[in-house]
Amino acid sequence: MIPTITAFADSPDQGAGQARDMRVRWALEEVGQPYDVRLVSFAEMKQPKHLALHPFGQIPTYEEGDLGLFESGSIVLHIAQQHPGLLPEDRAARARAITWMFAALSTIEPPILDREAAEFFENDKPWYAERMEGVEGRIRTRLAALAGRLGDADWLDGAFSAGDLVLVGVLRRLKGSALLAAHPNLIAYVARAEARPAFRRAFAAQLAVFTDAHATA
Ligand code: GTB
Repeated sequence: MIPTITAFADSPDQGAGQARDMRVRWALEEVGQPYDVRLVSFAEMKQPKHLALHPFGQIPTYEEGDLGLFESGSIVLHIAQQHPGLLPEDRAARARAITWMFAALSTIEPPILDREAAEFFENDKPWYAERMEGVEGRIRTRLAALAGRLGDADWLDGAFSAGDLVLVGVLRRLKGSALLAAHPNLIAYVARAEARPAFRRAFAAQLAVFTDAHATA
């Protein structure tokens, strides 16, 4: 059965692969599962039809027959559990890969999201500089620990896994920042992941949404 995912009809990042459908597309490409995409506008995401699928009115969603999912991490985990390629067969290694998915989403991503929210919504506040100092300090702490753990390995724990996929999706949000540049091994890790054919196909597909929409506009 071909699953259907949702993505922004007009992504604010102009197809730079920052919207979270990118993680889902990438996972589907890694396991060789074809998929359909339903593009939604910001207004459509808040309509009852979409809210029935995603209680918070966001993308991405995933539909496969009777199953409807939201949350990119859960969707990637579902894909990884349905197909070989993204989770090790070994029970302990599989649990560790899933642990890295959770670490990416619940330990590393939150301060990165705080930084984006501060930049976007609080940059005119008198306490902005102080807030950013605190937020960036928390990101630095996480990245230093992560860089130390990765060392000169190619991937987090043996072969490339869903843990790497989700973590790279998170780290890409810091692309071009001094925070990430301070760790050459993390820069190389992200570049290695982005060089994977599956990543390239997923990136090209989401970029095409933007270029196609603006070519015909
Ligand atoms: N925890 C959820 C998940 O992982 O799936 C978060 C989902 C989420 O934040 N979705 C965003 C959304 O639908 C798109 S990805 N926003 C619309 C809304 O809330 O009304 C976040 C995002 C959006 C845009 C950029 N960008 O332009 O760079 C980057 C990331």
